[in-house]
Amino acid sequence: MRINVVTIFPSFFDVLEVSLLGKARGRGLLDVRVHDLRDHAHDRHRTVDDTPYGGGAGMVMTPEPWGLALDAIAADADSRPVFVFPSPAGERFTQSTARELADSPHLVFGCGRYEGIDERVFSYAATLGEVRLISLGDYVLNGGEVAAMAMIEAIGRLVPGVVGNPESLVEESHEDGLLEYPSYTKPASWRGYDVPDVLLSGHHGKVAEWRHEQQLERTKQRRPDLLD
Ligand code: 6GU
Repeated sequence: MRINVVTIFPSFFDVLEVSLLGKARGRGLLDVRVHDLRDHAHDRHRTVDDTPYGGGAGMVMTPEPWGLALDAIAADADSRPVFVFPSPAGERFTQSTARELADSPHLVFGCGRYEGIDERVFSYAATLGEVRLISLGDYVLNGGEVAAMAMIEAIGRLVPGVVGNPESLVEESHEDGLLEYPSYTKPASWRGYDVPDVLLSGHHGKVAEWRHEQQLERTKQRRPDLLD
């Protein structure tokens, strides 16, 4: 899978070199390329923002550098990419969004800062590929970078081969619409806290039943919205 990122803070994405995703890049499973939007701003100050038409607080990212950045990426692509613009005004990102996006061979993350990106950029991007505005949740970050990173991690780990044991992808929170059951390892007793007896019983049927009950109970307590 190819992932292009356009940002005015390329160094935010340095952490993609470590951990599981870093290894996946080294093994050629993920081809992540980070581009500095300012390389496409051609005035002396490499300006990427301006005041909003109609007035209001803050600055808006201008369309010209975005157009050039997206053109350069599209010209270098062998299929129509999916453009993801992280935005608190977007559709909600979920595990099923991650699964959908993991099926695409080419994603482009456009990270906005300030009060947002000139709306015409989204219309133009739609001529080059599919466009999705996606939000992590109902709170506001300063820009799309941290949100893009979270999405890249959620999507990247679903790409075949990135996670060594594919079974560990199945029994996770959200994969079956419920929260994950609690996990324990050795020692069986620690500082007066004991591992539930059923997990030491060796009875697979009872373990599975107990885990499912735990999933339902936790989901009811912590995320009742998921049970609706
Ligand atoms: Cl995707 N972007 C920004 N700027 N803030 C957010 C978000 C995204 N998701 C939640 N808050």
